[in-house]
Amino acid sequence: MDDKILNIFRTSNGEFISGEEISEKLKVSRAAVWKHIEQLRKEGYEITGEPHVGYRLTGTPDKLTAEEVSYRLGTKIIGKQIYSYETTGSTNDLAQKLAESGSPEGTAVFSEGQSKGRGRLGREWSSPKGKGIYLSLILRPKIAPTHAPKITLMSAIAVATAIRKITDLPALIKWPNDILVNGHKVCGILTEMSAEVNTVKYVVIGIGINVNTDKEHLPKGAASLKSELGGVVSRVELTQELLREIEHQYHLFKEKGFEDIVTEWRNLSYMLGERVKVICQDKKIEGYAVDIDKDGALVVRLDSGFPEHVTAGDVIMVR
Ligand code: BT5
Repeated sequence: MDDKILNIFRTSNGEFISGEEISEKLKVSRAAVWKHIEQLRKEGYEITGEPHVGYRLTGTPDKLTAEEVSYRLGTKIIGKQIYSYETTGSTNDLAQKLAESGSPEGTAVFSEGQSKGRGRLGREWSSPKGKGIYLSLILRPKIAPTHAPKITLMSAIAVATAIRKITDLPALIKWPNDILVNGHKVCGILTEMSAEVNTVKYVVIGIGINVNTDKEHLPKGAASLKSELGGVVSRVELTQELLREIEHQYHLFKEKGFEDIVTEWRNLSYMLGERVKVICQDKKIEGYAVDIDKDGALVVRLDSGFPEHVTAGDVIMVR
């Protein structure tokens, strides 16, 4: 019912609309209309009431609810189904459960805060409430499990592009899963999957972005879009742009393969040409990050000249 009232307000383009008209349109009592308006106000909607004139929507909350994110989103697959929570352990866990029970490709899970937000290898992801974007997205690409890292790179391009479009900040990608602004980490991506021997059953892309987070609530060295911009950023607008970008990149990936994505990735890379140390599972290497290959692995030219292809690991810049 609340979403129906919201719809009436939104289609009245900021004009006043009387309680009577709303009650007639929705076939409910005036008292019920009033109750729902109170409920919407509690959720953060600003609704101005004028005696004998009616009500008008004057402000919407910057919260990642299904209503706000899907309003004028315009995507075909990504975010067609949205779940949103005030708080949860990890949105990746919720998305995995949904994927197991058959939720379609494009299903998105948001939470205002996470108590067990995680990064790779069981690391922690700081997820203060109401300030960031904590999103997990279900995809069902028809690819072999070994190609799953490509999904992380594709998502990183989408995040960097969306940040650039909404804030003009110079967002860059640090292989494999970080987005940096002015050298500080503002976003991390955690791709998890369920697979059979030769095919992926589903992939969950977990994206955490520090949007309006104050630096004191983040690990040392991390930043938020607000801290770099010096002003608040609309989480709803950024989320919508991000979902549109992921849809665009995913479409390219399915239609044209990985080639275009590699080109785009190179343009947004933080570290090509730089000297790096890479810590992989069983070893440390040092050299120049010269490229990513057709599978999304980082190519590091060792001092011997040998090009080492790294498929997973952590990169430290040597400056
Ligand atoms: C990542 O791991 O960067 C992936 C983070 C993915 C988080 C999203 S939020 C939605 C979804 N649900 C989840 O539970 N997770 C995903 P990694 O590359 O391993 O980096 C983790 C490291 O980044 C930590 O060890 C900290 O040093 C640092 N870190 C933790 N919280 C941070 C934050 N909010 N901003 C920047 N850096 C952070």
